[in-house]
Amino acid sequence: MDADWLSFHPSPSAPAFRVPPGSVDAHCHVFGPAALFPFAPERRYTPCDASRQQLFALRDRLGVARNVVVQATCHGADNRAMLDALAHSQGRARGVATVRCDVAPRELAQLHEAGVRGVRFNFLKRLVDFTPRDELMDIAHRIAPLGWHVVVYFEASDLPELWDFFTALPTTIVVDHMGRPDVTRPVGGPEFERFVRLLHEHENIWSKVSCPERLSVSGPPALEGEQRPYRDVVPFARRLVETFPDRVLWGTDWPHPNLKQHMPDDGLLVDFVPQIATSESLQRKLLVDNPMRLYWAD
Ligand code: 0GY
Repeated sequence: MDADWLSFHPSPSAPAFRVPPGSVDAHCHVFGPAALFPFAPERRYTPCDASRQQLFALRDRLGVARNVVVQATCHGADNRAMLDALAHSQGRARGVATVRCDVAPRELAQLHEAGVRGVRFNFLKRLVDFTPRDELMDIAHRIAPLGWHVVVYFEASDLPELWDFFTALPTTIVVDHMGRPDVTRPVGGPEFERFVRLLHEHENIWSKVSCPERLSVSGPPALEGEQRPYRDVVPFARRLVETFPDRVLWGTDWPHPNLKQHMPDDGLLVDFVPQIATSESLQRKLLVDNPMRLYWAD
C-alpha cells in the first residue's frame, strides 16, 4: 500500500542537547506494519509503515528512556498496533487510545492493564468526521474513574467553539501541539492569548509543546551555522513552558504523519528543547517529572 505523505527521516542526527536521564517522548505513533495491523477503512490518509522496532531504535538514538504512543486516526479505534508496541516495550511505553462510546468496561480495564492512560479526541476536520459532543462526554465520564486523561487535538481557530466542551470535561485534559497556533501571528496576540487564558483559568488543562516542524513557517535551520531550529515557534512554546512549568509535555510526533514538504531530522527536534526550556529545572519538569506524573504515577 502506497503512503500518501513523506517517509520519516532515515537517519536522524545525534542531538547536541543531552536530555536528562529518564526523559519521555510523550507524543509519538506507530503505524502498522499494514500487513499485521491494517489501517482503518475510514482513514483520511495512508501512512508509511512505522514499526515499534523503528520507534524504539529512534528512542535509543535520541537518548530518551520512554515513549507515550498516541493512537492516530489512520488506525481508527483499532488500537492493536499501539498495544503491540506497549506489550514489547518492557514497561517503557504507555498509550493513549481511541475508543467508541460503546466500549465495554472490560475492554477499558484491559486497556488500562496494557498501559493505556488516556483517550484522544480529534477535532481536525481534515482527519475525522464529526462525533457528537455528548458521545465524547460520555466516554470522558467512563474513563475518568480509571484516572485517565483526555488528549484533544484541534485548530486554534476552533477553540472558541470548543471552549465550553473542554472546560466541562471531568478529567485532566492534554492539548496537542499548543492548540496549533498560527506562528506568523504575535505570541501576545488575541489568538494565543485565548489559549493561554484557557490554561490560566483551568488548572486541569495541560499542553504539549510539540510539533515545531508542523507549525513553523521559518522551518529547520536554513543557514549553515544556524543553531536555532524552528525559531518562529520558540516564543510560543517557551511562553507555555515558563508560565505552566508543571503542565507541559514534549514529544517528537514521529513518524510525522501528513507532512508533505519537509520531514524533520528528529535530532533537531531534541535540539529545540533547550530553546524553549532554558534551565535544567524546566527541562527536567518538561521531559521527566510531568510525563512521569501523568503516565507512570503507579
Ligand atoms: C499528529 C498530527 C496529525 C495526525 C494525527 O491522528 C492523526 O492522524 O494526529 C496531523 O495530521 O496533523 O499529531 O500526529
